[in-house]
Amino acid sequence: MTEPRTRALLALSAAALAGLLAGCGGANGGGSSSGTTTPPPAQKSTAPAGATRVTAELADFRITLSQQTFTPGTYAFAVTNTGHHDHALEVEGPSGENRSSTVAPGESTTFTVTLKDGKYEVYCPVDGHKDLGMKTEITVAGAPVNNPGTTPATPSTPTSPGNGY
Ligand SMILES: [Cu+2]
Repeated sequence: MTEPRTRALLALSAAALAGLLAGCGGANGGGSSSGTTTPPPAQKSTAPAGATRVTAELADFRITLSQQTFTPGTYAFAVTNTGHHDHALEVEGPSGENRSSTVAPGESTTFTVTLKDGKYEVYCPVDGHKDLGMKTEITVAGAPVNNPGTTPATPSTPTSPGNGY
């Protein structure tokens, strides 16, 4: 009846030995993470394919957009805070309210907005920044684009093969 116990002991000492050997060999089992450090998926791929990229610079206290007039469609706003305060970008209009996350000074973020026909107010929703001048207006009009230059001409809207209306 002592057999299993002996065996366990043997196994234990074998393990200890192995551990010692491993220790001597310098091959430390724990830190073999020398491989590729795969970057975390921090980059939210919120921008659907075909979204037109727009840049928005948030300064103290001014908003500069790369364009003021739009055609209906989906846009990926690349928001960069070049100021010294936290800022954010809100796009408010016929599509409702779309707000980026708050961006710290020197940071940037991207958020995606689908714009419909109409006028939108674009402003910083942080504190009183809107009244300090961080607001502008954009106009969305016209037919959905096939921007001859910017987008790789999506043949048709992939999301609605039929008609969504
Ligand atoms: Cu602000």
